[in-house]
Amino acid sequence: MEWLARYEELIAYLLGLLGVAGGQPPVPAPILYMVPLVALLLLFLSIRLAARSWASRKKRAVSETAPQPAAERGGEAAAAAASEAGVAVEAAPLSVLERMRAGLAKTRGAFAGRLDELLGSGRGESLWEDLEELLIGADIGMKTALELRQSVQQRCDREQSREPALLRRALMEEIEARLRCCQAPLDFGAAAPFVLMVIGVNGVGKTTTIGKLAWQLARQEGKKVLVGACDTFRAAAAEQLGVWAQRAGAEFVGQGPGADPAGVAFDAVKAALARRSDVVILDTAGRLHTKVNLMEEVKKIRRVVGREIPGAPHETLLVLDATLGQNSLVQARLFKEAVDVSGLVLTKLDGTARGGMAVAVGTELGIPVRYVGIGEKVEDLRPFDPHSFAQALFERP
Ligand SMILES: Nc1nc2c(ncn2[C@@H]2O[C@H](COP(=O)(O)OP(=O)(O)OP(=O)(O)O)[C@@H](O)[C@H]2O)c(=O)[nH]1
Ligand SMILES: [Mg+2]
Repeated sequence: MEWLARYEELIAYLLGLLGVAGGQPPVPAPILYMVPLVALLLLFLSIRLAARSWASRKKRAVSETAPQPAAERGGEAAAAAASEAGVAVEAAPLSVLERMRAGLAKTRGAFAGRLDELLGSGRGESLWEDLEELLIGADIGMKTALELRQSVQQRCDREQSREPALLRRALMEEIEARLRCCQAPLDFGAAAPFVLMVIGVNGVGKTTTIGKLAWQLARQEGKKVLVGACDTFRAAAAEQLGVWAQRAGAEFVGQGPGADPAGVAFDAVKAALARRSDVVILDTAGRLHTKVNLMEEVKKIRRVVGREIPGAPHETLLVLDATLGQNSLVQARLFKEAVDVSGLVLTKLDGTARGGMAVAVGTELGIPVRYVGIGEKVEDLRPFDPHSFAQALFERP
């Protein structure tokens, strides 16, 4: 065959170039068959190599432009989630104590500064009266101020010393001991759904507290949260709660302005049961549009909720504005008389020098302080921790 003779001549020529044979046919048959096989093999290998290098180049390009996977992002993920929620988050998160210190800066300025002055002046007999006055000035409350003064005085007498360091330490320990009496964190696992009702006069920070709490429970603890807008007084109230719910990733139940608050509460607990929510938080009005007394309205909501879920509300949280000082104590007494308040939240501690009132509300009312609000950011609602609170009150900058 013509093409076979030509093929043999070509192979013979190539072999001749390589110096393997004389460059003329005949070429042994095995070599004739092996040459195309080797050529095919080389072609296959070079295609594979080219394909591999193209794939790795593409992968590099993708990894340079794509965002990091969530698992590798660590702390950034929380910041991203927060900024997505439209909530400001600081670049370097502060520790609990640092935030508490920053939140209580005004109180500490007024309290610790004056205490240093008092201890530095080396006063004689008037020392104890001055100390009591200072404590009253810090809104610790008359009764608690007197008790604190007596305990510290007894301790100093026992140790026969009035050293400023001893006095400071004794005072800090006595305050912490009193704060400890009213510490009891909420256990949201105690019921399912856990129904929490938030009450308080207008403007104290109920809705903001609910927003922060819903954010922490849903985003940080992965709980299924539902909020009910039982404040039907202002049209904007439900809207405000709706925005917080969206930020928090919580479900929202509400009706139009002027609707019956107890009706909204009924809808909220029904929805929570149907959707298997972990926590239901009910916002209430601080003021009413009807002639119904605020306390009566709160009682009605409690009754309705309790009919649907025995034992609910599992927590009735009274929100108090720390900037109102002793007035908050008066409010708290009125609420306590009318409804079964089971916990307190002290808000706006960051905006006042009256942080000492935490000591007064806790000890004088005998109701645990569950949370403190030390700013407007979501992370500024803190479970109440007597140690860091007392430390933040006394620590020098
Ligand atoms: N600085 C500071 N501001 C706070 C804190 N908590 C709440 N606020 C502010 O207090 C104002 C009132 O808060 P709301 O949550 O609307 O109060 P509310 O009790 O729901 O008020 P009504 O719905 O009118 O009864 C808002 O401007 C909040 O941002 C806090 O811990 N620190
Ligand atoms: Mg509100």
